[in-house]
Amino acid sequence: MDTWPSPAVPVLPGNGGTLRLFDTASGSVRDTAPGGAARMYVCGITPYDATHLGHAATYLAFDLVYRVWLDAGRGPVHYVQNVTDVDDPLLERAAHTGENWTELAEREIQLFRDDMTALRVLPPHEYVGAVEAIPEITEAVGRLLERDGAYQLDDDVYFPVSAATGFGAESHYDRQTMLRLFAERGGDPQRHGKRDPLDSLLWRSRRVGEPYWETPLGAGRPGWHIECSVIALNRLGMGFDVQGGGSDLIFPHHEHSAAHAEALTGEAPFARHYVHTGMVGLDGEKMSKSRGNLVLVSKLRAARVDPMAIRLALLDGHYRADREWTGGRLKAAEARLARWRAATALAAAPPAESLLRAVRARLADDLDTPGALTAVDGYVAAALDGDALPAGAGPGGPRLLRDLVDALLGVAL
Ligand code: 5CA
Ligand code: ZN
Repeated sequence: MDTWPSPAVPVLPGNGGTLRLFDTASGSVRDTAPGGAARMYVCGITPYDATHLGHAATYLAFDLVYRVWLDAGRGPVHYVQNVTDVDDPLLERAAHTGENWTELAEREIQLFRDDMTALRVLPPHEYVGAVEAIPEITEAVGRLLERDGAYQLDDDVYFPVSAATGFGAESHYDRQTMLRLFAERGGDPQRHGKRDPLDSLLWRSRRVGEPYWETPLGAGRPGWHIECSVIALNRLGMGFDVQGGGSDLIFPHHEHSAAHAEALTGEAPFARHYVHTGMVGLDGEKMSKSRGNLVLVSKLRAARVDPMAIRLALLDGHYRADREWTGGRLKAAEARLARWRAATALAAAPPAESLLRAVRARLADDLDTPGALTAVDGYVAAALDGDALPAGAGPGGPRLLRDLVDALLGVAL
């Protein structure tokens, strides 16, 4: 499906260093994308409600991964994202409001594109809906059935976790935790006839009142995890650099996606890094569509909040930390944005090369955005303190400041 327009990315002098990121599977911070062009898959939205600040924070984190890779010479980055444009939560919402589910999905996908554009998030090269991927998904499920990597239950098809060597290697959760999270996050541990309660649905046969597609597997629709396995595998191949999403996707989604792909290919790993963002909350609860405690990017935009202030407010926390959204964060970001803009408007400011080195170093270190913002603050404070302009101050400082904040942080000043 259509993606959204790409903002231009200024090219900076020299190169940034290797990006190191925390990998959930190994539990450590490691180098990413050693050599060559980087490949990334980020789980996309389920389009039943508009982009909230939790989604925005997650996509901003991977936008920075992309930007730091470009700056480090790891381009062209091959970036793939899906849209879960048919799944239970979407159908349930449409049934609840009486809206046609495809119209609901299309409207919310367009709103997401508009929000991403306003936030200057770099678009994926391939933006793929579950519905358009049905032929590739059924082909993959068919192959799993042929080699005992899947079994039939009534007319549905399940993935047996027993077929996955190394199941648990991504999340490392114990079985009790897996069972709890599986039940909470779309799984069906209670279903009678499954070989293991943790087995996940690959193909759901036609149900009365639900959409379905006629396929070689029969009439039905795909399960959730196989959607991401197949969309990623068919475009990036095995062993791509980063599989990304929020921490609520660690299990079952990313564990099962990896297990499906590994069963399909007989190879491991699916991804070299599993990267997870913390949850953004409001009033002590994870911001979520089902809880309804949302702050929407589109609402803030409609209230004429500068999207660059939203971006700065979200980057002020570390991507891995669970954090609370407060109006105070936005106020602080608006003030910071005004100071940074004042510095870029100066006719002369100190040279910014050491600031560039500092921002590169902070971001390469597991995306330390709070550290990067503090470094820019320090430079801006010195630049605005015009009495103390050092030798070498000139128009190059404000120019490089603008370019580096744009290229590395995605903030247009
Ligand atoms: N379509 C699936 C992934 S294949 C899905 O999880 N969609 S979603 O719309 O529910 O979430 C989209 C992304 O936003 C996911 O990476 C999810 O982990 C992330 N996300 C959801 N809520 C929050 C939150 N409160 N804070 C941070 N990230 C969040
Ligand atoms: Zn996914």
